[in-house]
Amino acid sequence: MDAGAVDATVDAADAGALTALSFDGVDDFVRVLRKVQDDFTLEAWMSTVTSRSGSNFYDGLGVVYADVPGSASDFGTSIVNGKLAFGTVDNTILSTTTVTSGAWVHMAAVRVRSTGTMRVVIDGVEESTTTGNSTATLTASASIDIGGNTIDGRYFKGKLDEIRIWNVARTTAQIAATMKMRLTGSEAGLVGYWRFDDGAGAVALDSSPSANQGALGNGVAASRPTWSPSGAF
Ligand SMILES: [Ca+2]
Ligand SMILES: [Ca+2]
Repeated sequence: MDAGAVDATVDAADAGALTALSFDGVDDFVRVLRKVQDDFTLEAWMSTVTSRSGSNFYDGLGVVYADVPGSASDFGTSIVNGKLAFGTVDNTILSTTTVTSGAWVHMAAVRVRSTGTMRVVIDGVEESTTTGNSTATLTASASIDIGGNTIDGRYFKGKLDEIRIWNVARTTAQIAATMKMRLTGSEAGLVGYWRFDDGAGAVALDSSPSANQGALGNGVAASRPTWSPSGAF
């Protein structure tokens, strides 16, 4: 393979995830409207070395987060004790893998309302699952915050990219099959898709049919994450 071919290979790989958003761990977040409440799948690529101690998802540094104060019909994902936490109402499950090595990690959290099922999938492998938890429709929060538990001031520090929200419970095989590729945006069940490829400005475009644009910092300049090269895939 000559030098040109090597360059082409590198360029093709780089083109996958383009830019990400870098969150300062102080007050940065992105706000979108919540479009899921029953069955759903949350996906994100993340790179972080920062965690917070605790045992519940609401103790952690928010990743894709739709919690409200007190016990309510809400949900969220966060970084707790170096693990990826997923919670619905006040139930929490954790990844087995430590996700705070600084390497890019893909996380998915899946919820099935009828059976109260929750699953955590890391890098395409199911690591934790439970059933019989809340079967509520999770409508307590009108919005989803990416990169922060803004209620308790617990913010993700590091990079996030390729946030995907589906209104269906994806299988682990489906998650693994698409996690390292760009989606078209028109996949069945995809109701939110923030590639973070905008590269500038205070808005993260939603590439799904929902047109649910993300507001960097929700109007507060100091709370805007910064555009940064991605290494997700
Ligand atoms: Ca990206
Ligand atoms: Ca800030």
